[in-house]
Amino acid sequence: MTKYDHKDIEEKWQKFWAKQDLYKAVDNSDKEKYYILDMFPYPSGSGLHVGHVESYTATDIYSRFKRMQGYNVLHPMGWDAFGLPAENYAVKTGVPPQETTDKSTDVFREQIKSLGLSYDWSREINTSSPEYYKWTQWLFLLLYKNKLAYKKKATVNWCPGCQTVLANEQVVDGECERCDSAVEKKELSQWFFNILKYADELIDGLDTVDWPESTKLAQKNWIGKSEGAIFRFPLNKKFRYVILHGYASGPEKHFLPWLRRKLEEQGHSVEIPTLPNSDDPNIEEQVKYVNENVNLDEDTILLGHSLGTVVALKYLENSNSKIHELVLFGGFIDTDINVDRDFFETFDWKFDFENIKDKSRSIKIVRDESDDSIPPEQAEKIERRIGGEIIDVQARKPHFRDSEEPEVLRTSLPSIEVFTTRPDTLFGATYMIVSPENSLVEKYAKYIENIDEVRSYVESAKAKTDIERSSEEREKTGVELKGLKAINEATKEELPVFVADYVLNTYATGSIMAVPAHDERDHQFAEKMNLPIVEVVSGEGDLPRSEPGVLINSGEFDGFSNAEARSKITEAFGGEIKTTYKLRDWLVSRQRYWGAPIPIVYDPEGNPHPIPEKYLPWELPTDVDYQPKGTAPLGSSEELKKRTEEIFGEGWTPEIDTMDTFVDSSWYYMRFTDPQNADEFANSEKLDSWLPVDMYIGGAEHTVLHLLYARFFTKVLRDLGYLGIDEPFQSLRHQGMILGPDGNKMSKSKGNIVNPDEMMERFGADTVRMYEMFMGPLEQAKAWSTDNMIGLRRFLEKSWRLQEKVTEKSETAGSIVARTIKKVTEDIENLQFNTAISALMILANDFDKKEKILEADFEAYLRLLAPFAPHITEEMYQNLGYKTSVHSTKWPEFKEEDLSLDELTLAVQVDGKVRDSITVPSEANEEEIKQMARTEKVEKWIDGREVKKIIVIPGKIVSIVL
Ligand code: ANZ
Repeated sequence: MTKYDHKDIEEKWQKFWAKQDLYKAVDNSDKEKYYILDMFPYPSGSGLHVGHVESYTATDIYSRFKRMQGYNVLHPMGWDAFGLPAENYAVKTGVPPQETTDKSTDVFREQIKSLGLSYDWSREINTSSPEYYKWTQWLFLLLYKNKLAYKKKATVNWCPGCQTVLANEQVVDGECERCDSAVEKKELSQWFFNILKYADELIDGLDTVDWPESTKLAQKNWIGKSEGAIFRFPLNKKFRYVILHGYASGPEKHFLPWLRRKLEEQGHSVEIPTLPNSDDPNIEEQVKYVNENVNLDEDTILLGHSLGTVVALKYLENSNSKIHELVLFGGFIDTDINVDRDFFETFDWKFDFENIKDKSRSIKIVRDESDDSIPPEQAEKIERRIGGEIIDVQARKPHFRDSEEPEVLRTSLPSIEVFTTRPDTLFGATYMIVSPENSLVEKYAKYIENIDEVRSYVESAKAKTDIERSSEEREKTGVELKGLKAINEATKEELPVFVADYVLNTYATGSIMAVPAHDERDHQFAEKMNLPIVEVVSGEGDLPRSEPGVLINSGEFDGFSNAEARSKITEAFGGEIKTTYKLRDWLVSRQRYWGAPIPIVYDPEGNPHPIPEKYLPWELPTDVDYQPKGTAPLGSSEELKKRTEEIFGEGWTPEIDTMDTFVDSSWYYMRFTDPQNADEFANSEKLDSWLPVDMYIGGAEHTVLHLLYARFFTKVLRDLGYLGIDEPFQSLRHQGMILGPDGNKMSKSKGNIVNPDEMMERFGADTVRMYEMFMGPLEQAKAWSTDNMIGLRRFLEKSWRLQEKVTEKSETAGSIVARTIKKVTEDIENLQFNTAISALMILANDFDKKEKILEADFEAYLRLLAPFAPHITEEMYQNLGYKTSVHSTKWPEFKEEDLSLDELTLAVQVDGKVRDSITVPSEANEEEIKQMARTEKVEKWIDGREVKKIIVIPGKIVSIVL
């Protein structure tokens, strides 16, 4: 008998399998489908690591097993090839990311092939190839056309040293990881996907999938749904309102009389001039009329409705005075609206926007979602020219035509808006906090006596991360906005207003009512600042206290349970029931080179237009300067600029942001069903026949967002008629981390990285595969041990030697074969590969003790072992005289009656307490029993602690000592 030479064998069979197309997934097969997916890798320069080997071996075993069971298995591999490392490398060395990426994917592919993984390589995809990103861009446009992609201003991390935007991960302790400059925040106009629209469904859908509970919980926490209410606390400042009505309206029409009454009730003064010829207006004439008859000053809030917004803007352009606020309802600035009016001709539609912009301290552009006259783009056009905040609301009647329009009142009253999950505690709100970044601070700067002190606090808060700021342990800081008070309408008290950094601008309204008696952080702050603490829910124990109880100190609501009081108080004080989410809309713009270009161009006025499909893929230019120079790298491409002007016309400019790489990976599992399709992102029949993914395996870390985004894409495409499923990944499992031999996370700095190539060279791919599966339960963290790997190598060598004993004339080994088939089948089905291997070891030992092994028994053994060690089993199978692959054989079966009872049940103790029991074949030796004793239950009790020794008392007990 020749010696077991892994080098020979492995290369030989890898070639053979490739030639035979053994792992090709067949479209339109009669067999039942099974889609097994890995989280495809970013092809990094350092090559495959042992963690990849772990999860890819797991899916490989499962795929081979399912194929042998008769399924039509789809098991593809590809490259998540866009991303930052290749770009950073380009900045450092000038080597184009394309080159670096091609090289790395070649290395990855070779390494994966040498592991003997059974991918269908005809389906390989690369997200950085134009054939792929054409469809990423197409999907972007699909979302855009369906109002699920939009542009708005957002804050980014800006490094003044590198002159570039940084990803959150590149900011370390408020400094740039590369040059240590203090990172600043900068406002940029960016693209978003409206994932919030799906927030509830993304929570509910989790009930329908087979995923680890901890992963489901992480998704829920990320979405962070909170139910509560919005309250408005009026400010003590009184303003002068000037209201300009619309076409065919007047001070006695529409919502205007009602609005006047409401504002006056709050102590404001109101002027509503009757604009001339409202039924057949001349815009120039109306502007002239206001110019001559109305005055503006710094305490004015100027409201315009519909045509009144045009008049208001023009009026402001001509005025000499600055105003407090401009609020536009159903506003527009050109004739591109849904109605045709004679007044279009009475005005030249030219504004001096630069001049208007500076005239108001604050600008609100209020847009009605159901507006039938004014298209939503008008709000964006206005915002692009004069800035301000677009506020989307639901009018009572389209275009704010009702006699009462609560949203008009709400958006024009000077107030602090808060979100609370505890409306029942309203009477206990003794002070207010606005976040340092809140626009309210600058808007009311004129009225804040200590504005310099406030501004310097705001500046200092910018350097801190949201996580730091939210920490319960951190000492609370803040500064009062002196001169500004907010009124608690429940208690009629005037409350002081503070800025404090524990309130985040990015959550809910960015302001809170502080209830120090019942909220921990508010309590800390109140103690420090000596603010009143009023208990409003009775109970036992020290304050602050959040337990349910009965209301006290709450006027007519005293005596109610706090659950009842919630809705009663919300209703009584104009609260609005509201659900908020921690989840934000998905910011997909990256000011980066190595990503899919966003397929948008801008006309000379700066309005965005989708790039027509026939120009896709909208290719990533290559003539760029990777060195950051204050704008996104695509801004430096002459070719892109020329291309845009040639196609769209002079003065047109390209979008220069690229897409977040999470967009690429949100649909790659769809592309695998039809990877070469040049006409569609994937054919709908193929999508229907292959999706959902039946088994998805990948790391637990860093996948919260990927899973969320992929689920979002699936739901969007379903709603738009492209998919027939609700969830993309039916079953999901995570592999545990493989730690270095020292028990620490592998890292360059610790010098504890194990290189899989080196291991494969020494021991062979089959041994490495088996070792990684034998280390312990798939989902647990495990430390590397090359010594233990030698044990697996010996096991394969033993299996090799067994060949000599094989004969057709022997007796069957009987029940042990049947029991091993049963055990290995069940274990693989549950991804319990370590225990499946133990069972195979027991069978091998049994064979080893025998004089002769019946060929049929040995064949069954080879088939069971084949998914784990595909090369050596193939060689041995051929040695039996077969010409076809062991991997195309049927999975072994057993007869129930063959399972005899020569099994033993042993109790398993952890530190003296019985925690589980195991059933082992009577032939099992001590080592095997020890391995089998580490069941999932037992591991839970061990809880990651060091196992000092394991004692086996034959026939009775296994005792694990920690
Ligand atoms: C009054 C109150 C009383 C609150 C009480 C809590 C307990 P979750 O559950 O996380 O949604 N809050 C609201 N917006 C905030 C912001 N931008 N930054 C920091 N804190 C904010 O938390 C909602 C609660 O967190 C809200 O309810 C608010 O404090 C605070 F006994 O209002 B609560």
